[in-house]
Amino acid sequence: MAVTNGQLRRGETQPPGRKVQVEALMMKRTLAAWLLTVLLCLTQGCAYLQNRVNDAVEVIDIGVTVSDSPCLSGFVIFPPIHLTLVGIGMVDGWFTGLGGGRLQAFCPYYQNSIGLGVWGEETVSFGKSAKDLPLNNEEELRKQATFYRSGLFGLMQGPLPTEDYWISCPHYVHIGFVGAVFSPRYSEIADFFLGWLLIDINGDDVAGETPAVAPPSSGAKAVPASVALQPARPSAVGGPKSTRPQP
Ligand SMILES: [Ca+2]
Repeated sequence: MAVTNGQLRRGETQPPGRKVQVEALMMKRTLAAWLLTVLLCLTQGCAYLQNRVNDAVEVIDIGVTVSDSPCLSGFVIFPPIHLTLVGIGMVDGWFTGLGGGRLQAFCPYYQNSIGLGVWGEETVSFGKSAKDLPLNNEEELRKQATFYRSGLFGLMQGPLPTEDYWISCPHYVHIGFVGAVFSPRYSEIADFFLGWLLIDINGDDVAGETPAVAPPSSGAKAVPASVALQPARPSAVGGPKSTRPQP
């Protein structure tokens, strides 16, 4: 069975010896990847894997919405950087799925959006309903939910999308009592993959184990930085906004 320039012709099968070599190479690479992961875990502490899990659940908002009164939403922001958006939406109900960086089951949900092509704004909260949000105070609303303007003129007006949504493609649909959310968050997807290499482009990783800070004095014990910081990684939406860990 002929092999030309290392490539098989159509209908030909790989020689058994070469197949074994390829499988062995793949196993070596897989093993190397696992060893690298274990090494990073040992050197970075549990925070490394926890950050990877946290990054993973932020890559998309996806789930179903329900409301006890009729609502309507049909809204989309076009990727990659929110230059155009169309639609309108007003939903005050509940959400089940992956949203705001966490798994949610029937959590309060609020969405209020308008998109006029080159201008629009969006408010969305996974965790709070309309009655719990300061809808007339943009500054407070931005703290307690996701609120930003999009479209060419919306971006000029601000406020801008935060880093967890600045490259994303939100889709919302809700007709009557049921709907759906599908919002890939591309900046978070990049953050997830780069995170395995300890590159944190969204600045949302929590601190890991680090050497003790200042040398002990007067017999006092040094406090590990990871303990002193008490790092927390709040949800990107529907809860306190992200705070970057201090080095
Ligand atoms: Ca990250």
